[in-house]
Amino acid sequence: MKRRLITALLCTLGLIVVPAGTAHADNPIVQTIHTADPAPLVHNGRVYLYTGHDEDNSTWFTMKEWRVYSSADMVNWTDHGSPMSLATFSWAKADAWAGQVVERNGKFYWYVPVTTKASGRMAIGVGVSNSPTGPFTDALGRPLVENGEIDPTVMIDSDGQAYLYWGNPNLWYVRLNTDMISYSGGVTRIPLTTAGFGTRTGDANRPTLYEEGPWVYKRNGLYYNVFAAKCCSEFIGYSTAPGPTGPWTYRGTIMPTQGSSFTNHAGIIDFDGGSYFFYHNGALPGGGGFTRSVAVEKFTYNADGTIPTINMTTAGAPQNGTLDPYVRQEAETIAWSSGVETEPASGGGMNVGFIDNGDYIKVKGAALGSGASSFSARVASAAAGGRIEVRLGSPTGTQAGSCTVPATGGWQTWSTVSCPVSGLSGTQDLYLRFTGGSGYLFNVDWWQLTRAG
Ligand code: FUB
Repeated sequence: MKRRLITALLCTLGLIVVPAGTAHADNPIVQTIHTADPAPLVHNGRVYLYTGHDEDNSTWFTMKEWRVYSSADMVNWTDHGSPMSLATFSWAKADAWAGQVVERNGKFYWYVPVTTKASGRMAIGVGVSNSPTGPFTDALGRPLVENGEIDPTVMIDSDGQAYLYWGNPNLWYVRLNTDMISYSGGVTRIPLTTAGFGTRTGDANRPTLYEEGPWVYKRNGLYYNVFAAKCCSEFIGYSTAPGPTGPWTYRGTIMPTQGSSFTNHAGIIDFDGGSYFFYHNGALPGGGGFTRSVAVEKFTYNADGTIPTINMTTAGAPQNGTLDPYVRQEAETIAWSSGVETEPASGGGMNVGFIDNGDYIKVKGAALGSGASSFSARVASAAAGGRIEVRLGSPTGTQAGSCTVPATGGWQTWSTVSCPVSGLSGTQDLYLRFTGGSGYLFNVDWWQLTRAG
């Protein structure tokens, strides 16, 4: 999605004004595409964020693949591309909707709802990988369960028993075996009582607030079921229980209806001493109910384990630590970007591409220390190249250096360029602003600073 073009169009129409040099907030997390249905996972000191991908200009939940991002500091997110799609499941026809990844014994299991070719109904499939970033393969070659309902979530209890929950309009669970791809006992319907899931008015068919998108987890001995409530528009509510199968008690609203999307979808984690609430909204230009974007807020549980009201913000979560600019940083590690997209790089991982004059990426909280002497970047250009301006604090902030990017003969023909920089010290937000002629200029795979002295 070329956001810059959309932004320019909206500016032309007088719908928004973006002053030059505006420092952007960090929600939504991803600006390069529309993402939905966040499912975070903490693994080895990083947060892996699994999302769906709303196609540009969608007028339905047109979703063909899932995406992965990761972060160690909750503000600079690395794009790992799409390690699983409808094509992963030969039996799937459409609807790469809301899933969740859990880790067990060094393997990562991605539970997702898709529509099957055979029945045309929604079923739950399982992708498996040895890495949190994939690639994922179909673990079964068929659905794990199929009853026409969606939105799987998996919780592994302290005793090792795993549970798969899912459903809209009902709420179901089944006990997974330790292989995570088979189950024992029957598929059980959780009673949707008003005591358990709140009271909905005006819909005789759905007397409780439970709509879809359950996110079940255990914390300090209490079981939580956080879900999208009421429709439409949805809000996020939650229930708690003394055990994994209930009885559930409705506890109220976490995130009220807000945010320009008639769905919402929650994922909650504890990471490095903080608690984080992920959700989606329609906050990007061109965003709405079918062009959503994931976002995150930090929160603190109340002393009794209840969850406070959490509102959507554009500031997002505070940075947890700093970014080290003196080690190789992937160009697709981004706190905020304007105009660029990402794509798979020939050497693995992703690169930033589709760069036009004036596009930029921001990394937040770079620990510059006592100073840098040079900036290096791995670049490629099938066109004429251009320049990378290293700027402080905003896309028009003080320029610390400017690197010439030559034509390299191909968009994946990589070359390393370096240039001197000055005035970089302390901890600051760094902007890489791309300039040149018209059309796409060049691609960037990674960048790095070298310390002065
Ligand atoms: O993204 C498609 C569907 O919209 C999800 O499965 C639901 O949870 C809702 O967010």
